[in-house]
Amino acid sequence: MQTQSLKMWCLKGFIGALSTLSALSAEAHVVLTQKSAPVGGYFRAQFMVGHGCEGSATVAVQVDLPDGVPVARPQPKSGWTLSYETGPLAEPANVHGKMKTEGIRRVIWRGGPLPDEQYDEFTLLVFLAKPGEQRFRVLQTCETGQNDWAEAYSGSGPKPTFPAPLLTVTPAVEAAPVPTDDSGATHQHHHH
Ligand SMILES: [Cu+2]
Repeated sequence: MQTQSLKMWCLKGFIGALSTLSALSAEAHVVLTQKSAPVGGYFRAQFMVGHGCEGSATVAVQVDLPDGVPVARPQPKSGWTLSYETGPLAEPANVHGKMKTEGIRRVIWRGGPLPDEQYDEFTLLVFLAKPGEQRFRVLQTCETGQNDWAEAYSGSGPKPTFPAPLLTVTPAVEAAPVPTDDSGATHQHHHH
């Protein structure tokens, strides 16, 4: 009963966003503004909070880092207090040649309030260690109620009410062939 009313409300919000921003493919919900990025580098993960909780203003946004994301550097935000929790990684990760075994696993911005009819963005610089789908659970807390954006959704089948923001991490592009000529620029640089 409650799930159904939330679903209806989200659908209305989504249709409203479509009619006012028809030129942009904007979504309500909490979503990543860029949904894919290559493995083995840093990525600016920006979470857009499109609405509150059934009309209530947002007062906290918590992002949990998935296993394939061993490094997160949260961006401070004026009007919001930043806090984070560190912990062990599920498995050691190679970050530009250094093995990391722990890191920031959860980031929380508290503040606002961000009124239901407004939107805002919350940003983390993250390192992408693994190709594949990475889901960021986002817990949105409002003056009244919470939205737990934690449900798995890969883009097909019935859409859950609270899908977790999904990032598709693409495989590494194959490196250009290394010149075999001894007088190659990289070799010269090494010797002089
Ligand atoms: Cu929504």
